[in-house]
Amino acid sequence: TTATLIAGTAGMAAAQQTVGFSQIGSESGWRAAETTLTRQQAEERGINLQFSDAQQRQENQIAAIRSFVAQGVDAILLAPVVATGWDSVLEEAAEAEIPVILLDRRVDSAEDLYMTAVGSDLVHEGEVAGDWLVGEVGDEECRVVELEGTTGSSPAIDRATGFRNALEGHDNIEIVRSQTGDFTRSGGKEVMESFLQAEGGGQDICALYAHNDDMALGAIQAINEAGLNPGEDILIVSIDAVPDIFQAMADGDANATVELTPNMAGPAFDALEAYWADGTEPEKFIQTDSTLYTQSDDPMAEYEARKDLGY
Ligand code: GYE
Repeated sequence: TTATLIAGTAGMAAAQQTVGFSQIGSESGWRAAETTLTRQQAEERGINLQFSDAQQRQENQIAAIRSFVAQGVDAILLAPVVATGWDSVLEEAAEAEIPVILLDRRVDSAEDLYMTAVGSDLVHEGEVAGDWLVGEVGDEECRVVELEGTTGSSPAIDRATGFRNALEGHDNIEIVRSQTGDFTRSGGKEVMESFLQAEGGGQDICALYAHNDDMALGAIQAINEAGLNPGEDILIVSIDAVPDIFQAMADGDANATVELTPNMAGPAFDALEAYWADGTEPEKFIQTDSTLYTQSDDPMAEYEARKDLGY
């Protein structure tokens, strides 16, 4: 019953807790690292993690959450593939008194339907990327192409908004093409190929903004294959700070990235442990940092620091 479930949830830190994790999939290096770190964090803390891979489908995530609720897990971690459509299933979890913590992406549901959200300020990330480009091009005319993340996902929406915020008042910089590459390397390559073709070979493209590093890495291949020089002919700024983008920066193929930590589970489990210990409720948003890295930040050292983190 609900009553026994509540009694078993708070104030029982000694017993082994079971946490269900509904993960989106493995579209990017960043997400693979988030999965690895979540497993590691659970292991270190003696938490029994039930992992479910939704293969990019919201209906799979909804089914996973329903099965976690039916099992009576002690908490649920949810990385929501898109922002809308979560109300009913979150209400079911709330009804069962199972705390839900959002990881890295946001939902548009009411705040009382989840315990907290761990993640970055996704609009700010786009602003950091846009500010970098504004500083880099100065008064030059600059035609920008944009590779967007998964349509309807909060990072795709917010990173587009933030970037445009930064470009406001800089009419010399214009976003000429914008299309989703679904946060994947292959998507980034394919869409960049079509951008280059549509732009008559790409000589007049001054910069690429990619909503994640993986799409930028795919685009770098496409740019090379088109006979242009990524990082010089076309400036490249993206988000995540995965090891491979630092390698590309060291090679001169990429210019800047905004870091997003893949360790979302650490703060999430900290919040759950405090809640289980004495009922402490976390803040509604646990914000991670958004640090900019460029070619002058010793990219090989940053590569080395990250290469064993599960990417
Ligand atoms: O930047 C991207 C991933 O949800 C914020 O999802 C996250 C994004 C991340 O696949 O690489």
